[in-house]
Amino acid sequence: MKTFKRTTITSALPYANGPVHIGHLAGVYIPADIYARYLRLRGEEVVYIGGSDEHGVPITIKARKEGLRPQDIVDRYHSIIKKSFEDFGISFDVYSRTTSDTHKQVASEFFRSLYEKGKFVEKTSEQYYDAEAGQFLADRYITGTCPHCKNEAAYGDQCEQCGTSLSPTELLNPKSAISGSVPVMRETKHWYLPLDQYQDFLSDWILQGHKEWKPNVYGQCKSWLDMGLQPRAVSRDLDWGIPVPVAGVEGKVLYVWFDAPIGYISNTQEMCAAQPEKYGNWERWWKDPETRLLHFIGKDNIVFHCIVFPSMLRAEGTYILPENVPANEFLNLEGDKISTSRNWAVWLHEYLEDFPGQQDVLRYVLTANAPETKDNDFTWKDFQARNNNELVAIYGNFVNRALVLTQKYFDGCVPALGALDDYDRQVLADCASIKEKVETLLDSFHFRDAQKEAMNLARIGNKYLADTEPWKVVKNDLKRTGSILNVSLQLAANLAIVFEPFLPFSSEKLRRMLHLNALVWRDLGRTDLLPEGHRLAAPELLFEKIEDNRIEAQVKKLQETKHANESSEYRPQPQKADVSFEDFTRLDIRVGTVLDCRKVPKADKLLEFRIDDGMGGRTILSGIAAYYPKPEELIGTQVCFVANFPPRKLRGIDSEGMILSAENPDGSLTLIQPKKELSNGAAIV
Ligand code: B3M
Ligand code: ZN
Repeated sequence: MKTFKRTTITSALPYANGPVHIGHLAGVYIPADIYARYLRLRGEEVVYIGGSDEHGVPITIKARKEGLRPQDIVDRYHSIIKKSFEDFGISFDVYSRTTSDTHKQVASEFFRSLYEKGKFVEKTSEQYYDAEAGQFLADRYITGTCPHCKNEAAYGDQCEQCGTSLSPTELLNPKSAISGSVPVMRETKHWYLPLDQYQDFLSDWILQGHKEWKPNVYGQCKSWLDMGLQPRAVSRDLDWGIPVPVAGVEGKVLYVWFDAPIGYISNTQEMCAAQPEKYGNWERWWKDPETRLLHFIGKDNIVFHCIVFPSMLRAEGTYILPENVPANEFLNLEGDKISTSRNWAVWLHEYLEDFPGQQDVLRYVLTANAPETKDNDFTWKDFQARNNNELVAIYGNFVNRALVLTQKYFDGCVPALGALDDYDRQVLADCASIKEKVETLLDSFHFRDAQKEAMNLARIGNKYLADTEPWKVVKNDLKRTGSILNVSLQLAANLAIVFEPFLPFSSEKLRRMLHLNALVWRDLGRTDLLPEGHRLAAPELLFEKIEDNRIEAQVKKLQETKHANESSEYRPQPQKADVSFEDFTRLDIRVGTVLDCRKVPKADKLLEFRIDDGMGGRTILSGIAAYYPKPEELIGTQVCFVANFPPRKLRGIDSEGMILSAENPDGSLTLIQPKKELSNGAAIV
């Protein structure tokens, strides 16, 4: 195995067009943060680089919708995102943005350098142009009819009704989303990175050289390489982005996926410039072969980090390449894909409003459920269970008992360790072996299992106290009680270390309770961390139980989102063929009051209505029983019915008309009822 002197960790730069949610945290930022904290605790040289991705078409679309400038949008979300990361303890050494002056300069220089070395291919192609607005149209800015499902609101890159990905020329009746005019084809010139020329190098480097990459990452790279790589345009006709730095070129910017990964480099430069004594020269982090570069990302970014960016770095020639790209799969929420546009997400800033101070609970649950090898699901029930049954009942309970008993029997001072029995020795041995276990798992990016090992140590401690029962032993053997508590407290100190990369806030709290200064990873496994006589602070609870009502409130919030989405996504049935005015007047629709309403025996769908129709009354059966489980509640309300519908017999009852109801998006039915009380028999005209 190659050894390195230092590590540069990056995590995907989130688009500054919305806040961050639990999916981002679970897939990218928590694993990267765990790893960065772990390396720092080991005393290694490491930097963790982050920032916001502030270019690209979606940001311009959002700005247009809100009547703002793209810069206003990214200013807003950059600060929200940055704050969420700080609140959750994501320990970036720098968190900057791709609209910074440094980045504009670094990205332009990068492009210039490839341009001057002749690494791009220039190509002219035809693209849609909006003559009225005087600009070329990004795929998302063209709408039209989907050739597959005939949805009239399909986008130039995708039809959201049938899910097919499209190219703008496939759309029928294309229209510009900017001016509404019909776009025309016009020639435009762009710069392409000829990925086909890097095919052999990439196959060698990844497929031969990095067989240790996670199977999901390796597999995706292999399938891209097997398909054969094509040149990719690195510029766009757009007015939001970094202008293409070539003399005479106007109205063209660098493609967002060209400039964004360079953001890692620019942000490193900013960091080094701000604190040169701490970080040294930026090039150490990007150009020294003894530096290990790691990209933490989600699965949708694999091709850009394993194929495109490495080709850019290689073309430039002076940079190192990533040593590993531990990409994760996706986290779902309560069984559905997380979606910003449908607001199907747990937003980090909202979580903290509802669960203030409970960052570590979310960190714990998201790691325990991390989508490391497959997509995973976050549910509020599981969140509650993991908090109450693991954090509170195991880790918190163990630490609390050890501290409270020491307070009670030894005045808060660490008691002496007397003669050890086999059980004590076993527990201390478990403690000593944790370091290697967790290291092996962390070094291979198995964060879930690593955290599980840490929790297992707490479990061992909790069981040890339950088995040895020091609260009983104390009645006749204070010395033995002291030994049990000494062993327990050493274990608690180890928990503070081993949990620090995962649950930094709780580790700090625990350290304060144990009156321990900053701990280092090297101390993990030591069973003499707390000397005899060492005074402890007053015990506090490490975690708090989460009651049902708080979970129910979260579930309710999601249900409301779901309902709102269903009604806004509802597409009414296609309109029926025209009818004449005569046809309409032939229908006799009237209002009546429900005198009686009951279920028809042995017919689960039918309700029998007795209606005061102003004409002596009538009986009508209606198939809506499933939606009105308490039919008696309809008595006294008014309904609408077709009066001149020929009577027919249903279940032996004569039904004289048809009661009107409307169909909801989920297929359920709701009666049409007048808002204002009307005369019985009033005709609807
Ligand atoms: N902003 C995509 C994303 O947030 C993109 C990542 C850039 S990393 C250089 O998923
Ligand atoms: Zn379609």
